[in-house]
Amino acid sequence: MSYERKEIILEKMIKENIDFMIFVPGSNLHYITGNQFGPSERLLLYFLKQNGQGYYIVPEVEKTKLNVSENDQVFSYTDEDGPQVFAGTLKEKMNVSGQTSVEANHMRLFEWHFLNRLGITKPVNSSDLINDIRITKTDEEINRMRRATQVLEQSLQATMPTIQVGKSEMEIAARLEYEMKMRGSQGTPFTTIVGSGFRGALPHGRASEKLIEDGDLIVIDFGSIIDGYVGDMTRTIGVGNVSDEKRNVYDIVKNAIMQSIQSIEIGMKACDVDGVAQKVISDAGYGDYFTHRLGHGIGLDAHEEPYIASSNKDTLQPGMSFTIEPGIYIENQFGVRIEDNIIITENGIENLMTMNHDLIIL
Ligand SMILES: [Mn+2]
Repeated sequence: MSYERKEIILEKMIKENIDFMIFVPGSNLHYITGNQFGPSERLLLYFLKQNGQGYYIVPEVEKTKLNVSENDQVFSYTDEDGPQVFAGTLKEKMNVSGQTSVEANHMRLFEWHFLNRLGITKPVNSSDLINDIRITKTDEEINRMRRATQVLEQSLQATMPTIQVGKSEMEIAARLEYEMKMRGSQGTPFTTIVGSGFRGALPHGRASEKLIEDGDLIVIDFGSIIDGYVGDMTRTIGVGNVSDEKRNVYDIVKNAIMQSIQSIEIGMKACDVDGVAQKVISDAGYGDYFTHRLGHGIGLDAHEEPYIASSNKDTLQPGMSFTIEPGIYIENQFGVRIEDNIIITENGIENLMTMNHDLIIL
């Protein structure tokens, strides 16, 4: 898979006249080479030349887990020596002459300083070029996300019987993460959110020691990773005597997610999908309480292109994958958010979630 991706990147490099593309640890390196590294304090860089030749500079401790192709050369350094021992050799071997590009949205200053030592001083940003390729998912990528959403749904179902008055948000988050891991999730792509009662009004309120109380709505937003690919789900669940006001707000959010998903068509602008949810919520009188964009792309990253936002005029095309997640947040009182994962297909759309949007009251 990554071999084909490298070919696509090399073609783009020729077209855009880029001699070297330089990758830092993260999802782009994973996408192009299959190598999964997170940013650490030890320098790790991959240099891909337009002719297909690649150069890795890696810490000795990471060398064994590195997958290399026959066109790649590896320079590994010990903690004692540091990467600078290779600066001269790399500069000579790579012979950088033309335009270089870097992941300007991800690169850190010490990585940049190392590039300076190789004589690289005026690179362009390769983020758009790579995003344009990554935004269209292959069937294999979609399958991984499909499995990731299955893990989410099964884990929520397994956790639900344990949610009750007196349990803490932390306990619910711990149970969810345990259930996901037991089903093969590699980890959580973001900190699990369990926001009950007034804490549900914090859109990114990670689980706290707060105990679940009678009448609470609980916003549960959690993610799984299967073979590198992310699933991202939110459900709002009620406990005990849920007030009419909360039920009413829940129904508005439910209408917003259902109508915005139903509206999606190939070729539609992302901002127009956002607009459908905005209108449902505004017409119901809660426009000021829907404080974020409607959704974001998902893939190797939990947040990537395409953003389903009022500012994004790009059109939705087959192979794109993203969340739809309207919410209403009433400060110091409660919040509601519901989130599904959507794929645009040749025939329309596929909702990776099978759970419906009805309010569950435990
Ligand atoms: Mn999300």
